[in-house]
Amino acid sequence: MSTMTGPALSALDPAERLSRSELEALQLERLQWTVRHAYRNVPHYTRALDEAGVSPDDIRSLADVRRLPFTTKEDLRRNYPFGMFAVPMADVRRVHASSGTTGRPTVVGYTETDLSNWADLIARSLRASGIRPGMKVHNAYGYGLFTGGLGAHAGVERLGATVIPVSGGQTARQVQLIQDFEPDAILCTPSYLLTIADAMEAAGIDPTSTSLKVAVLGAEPWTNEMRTELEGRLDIDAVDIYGLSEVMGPGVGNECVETKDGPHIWEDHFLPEIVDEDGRPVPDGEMGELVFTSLTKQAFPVLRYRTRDLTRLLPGTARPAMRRIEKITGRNDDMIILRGVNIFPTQIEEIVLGIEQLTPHFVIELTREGRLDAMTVRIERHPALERDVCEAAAAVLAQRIKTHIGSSVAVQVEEPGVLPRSEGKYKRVYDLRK
Ligand code: DLL
Repeated sequence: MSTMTGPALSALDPAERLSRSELEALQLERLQWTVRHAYRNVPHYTRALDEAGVSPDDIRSLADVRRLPFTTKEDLRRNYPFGMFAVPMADVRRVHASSGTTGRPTVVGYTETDLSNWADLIARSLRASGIRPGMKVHNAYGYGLFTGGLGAHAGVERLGATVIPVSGGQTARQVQLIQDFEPDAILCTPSYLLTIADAMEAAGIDPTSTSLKVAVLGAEPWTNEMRTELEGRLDIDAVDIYGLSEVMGPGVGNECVETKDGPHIWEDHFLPEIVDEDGRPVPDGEMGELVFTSLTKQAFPVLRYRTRDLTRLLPGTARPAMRRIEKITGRNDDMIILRGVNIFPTQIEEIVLGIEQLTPHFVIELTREGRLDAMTVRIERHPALERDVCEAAAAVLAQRIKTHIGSSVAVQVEEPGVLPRSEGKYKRVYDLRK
């Protein structure tokens, strides 16, 4: 692993150096502006606040955010495509959309100022990751309606680094470009970096020998065990970037390379809360669903948007005034309920990566046997190991899942290369019950 350190204090944005009380004063001013702006300009928010009996003037402290109604993905869908925009269409410079698993996509919009703030926050995120002006950055997040590619792109330029806009897919070409252009950093999903590392090995290239020093990975849940795997295989620092289209895109928060202890939320632009299943706020440190209120967004303000991402809020470390989130365990809609036991794919990932004879290539299949649901973990055999060694490791996996999670699952060993490889967000779970 390389030894990147954080930037000198003087290189940070002024907002990163505020005290907690200065930050909270800024947040309150921006929250009051946001609520007024959304109430005045978005019919959905006018109605929702009126129904809740709250007026923008009622927001006198940060805690008053709890008086506001939640916004859900359903609310956004109902206003498809542009009904949640708070500025005239002529002031919208760009739209993005998130596909989602079902139904209509969610369309989000940005003014020129929104795009500029976004670029600043990506630049801040990349700097926190250890990337510096003058470095070369290979961007393998998908370009297009997805916020990953173009969002990250503008931030690399804003930082003063060189962006190599590769987009996702065509893995052999990614490997070639990494060899030829010698980038210092790569931006992609963690599962795609695994695909790229495999492709390097298949091409006879030692993944530790490339120019890459840092990877900024996000857009899907991944574990600290996966971090260790990727850092070891590629001899890099692997840093977590978090975000979602509805709140902005990538760069809502980012880990600092010197601590790697969960993304710091850029709280000068986003106010986070954690709530329980019934929407009741829980104190910092407790697990629940992450909820965001945007503080500066013009085109697409969101009030208490329910992300469905599960985590907890922790005190700041490398940026003392800005709180962190714990690495995301999963989304409440990714949770598998198997005969009454809740399971997240990340829990399986954690256990798989703890068994040396297993590869990180696995998928989860859900089936119905009679009236009971069943789960099978299909995992690829390590090419260098005999099948019976892998079968024994598979039995250990089933045993550990039983002990740590409490479910009996089947584990099926597959030949190398049979499972689909990631080209972006990886589809880990196949529900064959319907
Ligand atoms: O995935 C934005 C993004 C692009 C983030 C590139 C980071 C890097 P959406 O497609 O709207 O936006 O999906 C957002 O992805 O609610 C989480 O469930 C998941 N997600 C994003 N980043 C992380 C992360 C982009 N670092 C949804 N860890 C979010 C875990 C993540 N899950």
